[in-house]
Amino acid sequence: MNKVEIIKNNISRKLKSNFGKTVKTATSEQIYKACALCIRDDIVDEWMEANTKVKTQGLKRLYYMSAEFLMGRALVNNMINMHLKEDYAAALKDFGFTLENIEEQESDAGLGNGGLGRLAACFLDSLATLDLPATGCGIRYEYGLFKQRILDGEQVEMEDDWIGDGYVWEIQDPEEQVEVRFGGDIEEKWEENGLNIIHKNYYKVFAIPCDIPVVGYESKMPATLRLWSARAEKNLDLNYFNRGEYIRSMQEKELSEVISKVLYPEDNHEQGRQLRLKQFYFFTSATIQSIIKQHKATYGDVHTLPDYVVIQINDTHPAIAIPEMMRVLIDEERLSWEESYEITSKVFNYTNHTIMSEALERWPEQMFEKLLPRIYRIIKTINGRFCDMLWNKYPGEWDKISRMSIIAYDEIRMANLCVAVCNKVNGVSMLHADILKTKVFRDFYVTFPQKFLGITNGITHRRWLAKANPLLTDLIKDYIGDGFIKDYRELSRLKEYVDDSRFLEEFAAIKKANKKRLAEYLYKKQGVVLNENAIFDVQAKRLHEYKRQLLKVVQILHIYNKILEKPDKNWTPCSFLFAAKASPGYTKAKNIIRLINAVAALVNNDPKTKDIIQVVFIENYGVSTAEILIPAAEISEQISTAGREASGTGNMKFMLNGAITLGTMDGANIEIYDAVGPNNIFIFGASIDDINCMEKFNSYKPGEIFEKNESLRNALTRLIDGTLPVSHDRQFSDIYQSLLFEDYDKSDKYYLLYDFSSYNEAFSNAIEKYNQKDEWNKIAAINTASAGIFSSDRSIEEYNKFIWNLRPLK
Ligand code: 26Q
Repeated sequence: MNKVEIIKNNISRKLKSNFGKTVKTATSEQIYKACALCIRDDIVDEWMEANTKVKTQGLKRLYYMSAEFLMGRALVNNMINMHLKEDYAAALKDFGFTLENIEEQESDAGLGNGGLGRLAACFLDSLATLDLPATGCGIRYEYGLFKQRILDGEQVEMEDDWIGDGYVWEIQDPEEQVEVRFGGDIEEKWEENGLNIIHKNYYKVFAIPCDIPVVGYESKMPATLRLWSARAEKNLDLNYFNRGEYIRSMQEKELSEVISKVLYPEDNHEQGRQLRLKQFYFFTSATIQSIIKQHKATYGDVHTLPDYVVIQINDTHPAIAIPEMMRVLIDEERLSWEESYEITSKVFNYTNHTIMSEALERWPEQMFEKLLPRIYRIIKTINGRFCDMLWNKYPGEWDKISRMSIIAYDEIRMANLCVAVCNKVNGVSMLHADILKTKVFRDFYVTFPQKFLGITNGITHRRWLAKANPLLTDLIKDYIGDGFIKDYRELSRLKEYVDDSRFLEEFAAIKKANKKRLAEYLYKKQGVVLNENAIFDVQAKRLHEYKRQLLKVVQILHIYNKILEKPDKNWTPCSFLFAAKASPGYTKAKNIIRLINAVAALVNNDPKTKDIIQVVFIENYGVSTAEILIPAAEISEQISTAGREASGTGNMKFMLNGAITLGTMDGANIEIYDAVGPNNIFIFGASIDDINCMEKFNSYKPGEIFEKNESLRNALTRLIDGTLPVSHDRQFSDIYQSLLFEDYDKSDKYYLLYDFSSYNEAFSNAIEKYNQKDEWNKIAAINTASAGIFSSDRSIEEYNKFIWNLRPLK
């Protein structure tokens, strides 16, 4: 039998054994599940074998701890990585289905907010592809990031029930459950064997591991994504039940299991909520306990832990894993404080993802102590010893020491805990690493310069090129072979062809086809008709003031005004596509979404502009929508205020797919600029030095710019003059006010007015270039050909060289 026939047989068998169906009677969803189960079978053998070999070869393993993993769909990605896509597509075709239709049956695993969660997912793909032993550790949220709809021009959130009646890729193992303890009191008792810590009156929650294999490309070492699910100690409290208090008898179960119920939708913003702290302790405690148990079972002695285990924590969310490891080593393994601290410091490393003060995690001491009394004491001791050390080093320098202290003003500062204890601390782009050293952690950098480094983020070019853009992938294969899928360095060989007119024509035809694919998708999903002849200018990312979706909107209003002035000029048609979720509690962000939709209603319906410009808000941006949207983009909007976007990773995905960046010198945009050269990117706006200077001298006066710039004034006036079609006469005066008249030195915090004119100029340059078709295509191709270094394979190689020292499986 050939491969396709074998696959068809396997699918039929799964349909029968799991659903009692045949190909004729099964639903598309059942066919999807049957395919997934077949592929899972193929993976599991290899996965088990690899995990055994990690032990027999005595290999070190990375534990990548993260509160978020934004995985998206797995089916086709796994097929590509296992070279099964063509065979499955053929098998499904014989059955009368298309792979596209079957693929759509899978829900996205959307267990993350944005960049940080997607980075974790890309890293697992690269770790597996490079055969490095790795486990991602997180929470199995029953509900992922909310689903977004736009109703009456506004964001409406809906629950994301991604698991439905079961997630086919996971394997749950209740036998491996771990007990996690909250609350209670701590008693210290000196006995003949030394100090004993007794934890009383706590309540326990069980953590059940659910393991998901992450298959790499042509790899023998699938990574494991271990997500913990909360389970109550008992389903029913019979004490209450027997007294007839039925509701109360079930309450405790509800309260325990709420821990892994839902992902918090705040991105780059922290709001000390107790349940969130519970989530963090829940998954970090379960992870640390199981790591230590595993290590002892394999190697017998906890002292050798740093030889076999390295932990990377994805921002501070998993930081309580640090004191948790101290707790297990001291209280349970009975090591001394010094030994425990040495092991812990060797094992942990910390990645910072944000410099915005509102995103730095802090917890009120009181709340923390009540929920985690033992962990609180350990942090107190870590801090006491740390401050003593600082005091010896910097006698009398109170200010410095209080800035560096882990506990101050009744708060626990998780970032300081991480920097004080961890072996390495890294930023996520060159600029960001520099800001960490010179600003956010300046005192720490002076004290421990050897801890700090920068590793620029990356994206897996398997998902973001091979999966998302099969047409472009095939074209590249035709010219340089398929080696680039495993080795990102080979992508640069494409540079040889950026002057080849046949190549450029094919390249351009593929962009056109991808625009068409997006247009069909949007028509089907939202009933929107895209102008496929217009330039596709895309801004897709979380909605945040610092990302400046508002700058784009103000520019569109400006263009609208200009078209009304000269309707007969030869305008280049432009479709402005936005995709963004706003945190449900972030009022201003939701208001900006309402504004985008109001501007869309205005320009799309005005007979003078509707054939020239179009504004479309794409609902429910997530991994799967990104896979369709990004390959269709021609201009990539990366317009954050300089110094605010730690790195950005969407910028890399667009570049890889041949979109040209229109952006500020911020985050990894700077490195994109270096990679493509000044003629292949459109840069505008204040530099970080300009901003630092304005901040230092408090010299930024948005009002003065407003006075001087008439077209800016005219664009902004549209927010309040009744032009915009809004329901209940809700204009946008809040937004208008916040740019101009708020507290004298708080208005326009993100320098929107400052950057407005240079943004317009850069945009006009881009449009002018677009009209020189050959030049544009060449620039686009140069962007794709230069994107290799933004593969997460490169990032992972750097992490491994400078931090982890893992050996690949043989
Ligand atoms: C923390 C505590 C309480 C509530 C929420 C949070 C929280 C949640 C998510 C804080 C931050 C985040 C997410 C941050 C994030 O995604 N940062 C992005 O990380 C990317 C990967 O490094 C970078 O490319 C982006 O520049 C950065 O914004």
